[in-house]
Amino acid sequence: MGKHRSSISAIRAHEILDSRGNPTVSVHLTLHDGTEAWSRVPSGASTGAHEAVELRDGGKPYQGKGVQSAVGHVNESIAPQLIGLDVFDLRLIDETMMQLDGSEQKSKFGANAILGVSLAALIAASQISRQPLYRHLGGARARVLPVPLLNVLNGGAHADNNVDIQEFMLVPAGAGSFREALRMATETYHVLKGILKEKGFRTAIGDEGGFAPDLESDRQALDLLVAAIERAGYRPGKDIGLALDVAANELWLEAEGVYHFAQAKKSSAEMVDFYQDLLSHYPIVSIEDGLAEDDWSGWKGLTERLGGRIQLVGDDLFVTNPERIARGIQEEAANAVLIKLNQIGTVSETLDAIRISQENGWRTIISHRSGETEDTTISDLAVAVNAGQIKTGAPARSERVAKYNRLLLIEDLDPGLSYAGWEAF
Ligand code: 2PG
Ligand code: MG
Repeated sequence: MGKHRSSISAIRAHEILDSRGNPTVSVHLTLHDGTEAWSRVPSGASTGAHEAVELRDGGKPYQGKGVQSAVGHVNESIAPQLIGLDVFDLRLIDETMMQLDGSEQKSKFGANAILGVSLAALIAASQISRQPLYRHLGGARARVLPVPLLNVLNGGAHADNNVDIQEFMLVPAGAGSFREALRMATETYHVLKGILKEKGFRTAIGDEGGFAPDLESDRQALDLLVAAIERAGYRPGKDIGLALDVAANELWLEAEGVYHFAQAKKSSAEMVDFYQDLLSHYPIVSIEDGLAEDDWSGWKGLTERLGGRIQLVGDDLFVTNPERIARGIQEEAANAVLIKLNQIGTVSETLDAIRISQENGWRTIISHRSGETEDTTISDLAVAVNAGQIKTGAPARSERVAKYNRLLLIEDLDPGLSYAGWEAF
């Protein structure tokens, strides 16, 4: 505790809006030398049951989605305990908040309250160290720009069509730089729009900037993507691969123990057959949440069959929780982890989740949420930890593009970094 330059002199939370027009937490933090930092917390829609709790007020304002209670917890319970702590000791800050909260899933204060403070402290530390956030966090080890996974076509709970899979992503890993990767994927996105128009489909975009046309099937979505890649002048699977987020939790029918597709019901084993069949027809390099969050035996079977060929990513399965990731590693239930700060609720635990994954040779993908803000911390995080991959929506909607723009800037300003490319897979 003290009053040196980098110690916290004030913390104040505010209720602001996210990209969907829902309230979210923002924390303004001031250091003794006058440095100010500002965080903004994202919010998911297809959330996992094991995620840390996002506290919402209920009641009439904002249809129950207000975050005044989380804001109040920061201002009244958290802030007084953190004044005087040094922002360079982020772990102490995070652990102090976790102890004060005292619950298993951060349900007392809300993970949105706790993460708001944790992120503001991280940003303040990078500002006072006069380094870009990625360099402050990663030091000399930060050397790789991530491959972007751009969600350009949507189905599942996010769209009103017969497409079961939630996200279809372009993976421009064959590019020579991040800038080139973003250009290739963006050109393909525009070509895709043209193809959809030609065929008479809607081109309205969803929460993450991807199109949500009324397609007949998952295969039709994949055919359209391959056509768009080719028409844009790129080689499917070489220049640009495809990635899926099935978000299979949304398809899982607990009562019947099956996955419910628009045109069929599938067991875990049939899901794996389905993926294997897709792999033989399309240049798919990554499947996220191919099975539900508690279907551990299914995940093991999936990894046994396909883990040698493609990346199998746990999102709702692991919820950025080091303990669940450790179990996954031990049971060989996947080979990659999606990383979302607000699933676990502190920066320190997020870094733990990344470390345990990487130490065991698993790949990591830093991810946005479907509800976002203009904040770009995840771009810096991806570079800091050499994640190799980032998923942050289509090249549309400013809250998505802001993350890509931040990476363009980092690449231009820091010639010491190189593009991850196919090595990240
Ligand atoms: C996902 C995310 C982001 P949400 O499922 O991976 O695309 O969606 O933030 O709604 O959980
Ligand atoms: Mg997901």
